[in-house]
Amino acid sequence: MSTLFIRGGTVVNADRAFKADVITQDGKIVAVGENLSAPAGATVVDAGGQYVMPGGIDPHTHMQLPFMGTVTMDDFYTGTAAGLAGGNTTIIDFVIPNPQQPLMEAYQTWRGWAEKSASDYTFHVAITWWSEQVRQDMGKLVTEEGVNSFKHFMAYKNAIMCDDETLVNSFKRCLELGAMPTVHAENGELVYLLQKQVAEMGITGPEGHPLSRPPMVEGEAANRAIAIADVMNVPIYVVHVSCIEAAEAIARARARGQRVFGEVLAGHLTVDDSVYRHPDFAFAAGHVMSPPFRPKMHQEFLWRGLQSGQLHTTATDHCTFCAEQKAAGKDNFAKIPNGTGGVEERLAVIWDEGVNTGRLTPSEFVAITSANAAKLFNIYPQKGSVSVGADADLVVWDPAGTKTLSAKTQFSKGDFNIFEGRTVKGIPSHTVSQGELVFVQGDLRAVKGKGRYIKRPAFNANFAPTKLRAETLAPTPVAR
Ligand code: URQ
Ligand code: ZN
Ligand code: ZN
Repeated sequence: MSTLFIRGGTVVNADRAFKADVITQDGKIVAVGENLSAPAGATVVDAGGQYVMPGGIDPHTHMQLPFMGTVTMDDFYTGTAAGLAGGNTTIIDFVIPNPQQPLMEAYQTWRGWAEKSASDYTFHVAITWWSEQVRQDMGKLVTEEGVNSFKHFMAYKNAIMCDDETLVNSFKRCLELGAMPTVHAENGELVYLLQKQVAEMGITGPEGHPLSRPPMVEGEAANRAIAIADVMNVPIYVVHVSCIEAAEAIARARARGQRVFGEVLAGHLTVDDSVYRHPDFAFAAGHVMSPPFRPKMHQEFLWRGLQSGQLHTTATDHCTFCAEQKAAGKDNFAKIPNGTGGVEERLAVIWDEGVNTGRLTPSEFVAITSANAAKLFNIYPQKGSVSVGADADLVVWDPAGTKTLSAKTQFSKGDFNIFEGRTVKGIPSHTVSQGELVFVQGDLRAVKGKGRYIKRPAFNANFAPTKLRAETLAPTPVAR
């Protein structure tokens, strides 16, 4: 294992930024301080004029996902390698059982797929159906496999959609286990109806996609999931918050003291819904993902949610389909596989749009691209911090470096880039994963299979209340 001496940079953690050298050894950070001496045999990285930050944690990716009749272009190797090229050193992906499929069977399948990962990875497990066996398997996943978060798709009717009964049962189980429930908050019944109505209007192109998923479809589901979590007295994490309606639902609940957390995609912060009206089908379809990209006014609200601490993490929902796959929906937008990429571009896009514009400080950038996800999914400070004892997952960030993002130069296997043509200022010069230099000035040195599965302990010790709300509000029966 290597020894690295990262000299002369400014270390940026979520709490502060300070001048310091960093020494890593055998995959761990062993020293952080000023004027350190280079250990014998160390590889020296000159970080002068650059930032040394915790490697990005993308809490929402779908590598190698079988979805809508096809499989995403990036597998766990190409997707994590692309992430490393962008300074991302950990992904939280998803095990998504088919309805009626045993959770443990799906979990083992995804574990097998992920063996080829180039960076560390872990999984949220989706609850797509309910039974006593599902309930038991959730317990096994938490106590034996280090899963501490369970996903619920409130959209995708007749596929992986959860009804309220499943939500309630699963949220209750999450509380018992000290696990975080997360939701894809769109009302799948409304989407199903609106897709039919839009088609009946004769709209078959990608412009129909946002028409079938207006912001209130997301706002309703976010409100409903948050309300169920409130009654069940369990925290909740809302993925890919894309609009004011959902962000306000979160802010209202937080103002009432409820533990609600929100995730925002780099795409929803920077891409607007005009893309769906582009005359080129492949261009418009390439942007079909759910929730859809929104009118510009939603983006500023999302930025302010991140600035104010009402929204907490950024992600990509990296789920890449090529033009040929997207063409499945040539005559019916509802058949266009939903998903876009971004695992490679997230940090640079958020730095450029967030830090360079003054919306975020470098420390706030670290919070929303790494530290907050580590805290919310209970792997902090192993991940998300440049501190002694933490994993040596780092990105050396060149604030003066520029790059024009394009599908032509991306490492992702997708053939489309929602940030196509965007020139960003602020890019990774080096990425360190498990103490190894895996990306150096454009040279990607990702190693297939080097990534590790990261276990995440349950929260109940210090996060989720273990009493049901009824027990809290009315401790004893009334004697009559
Ligand atoms: O809904 C998700 O998060 C998955 C299926 C990726 N696709 C998407 O459109 N967001
Ligand atoms: Zn989703
Ligand atoms: Zn997703």
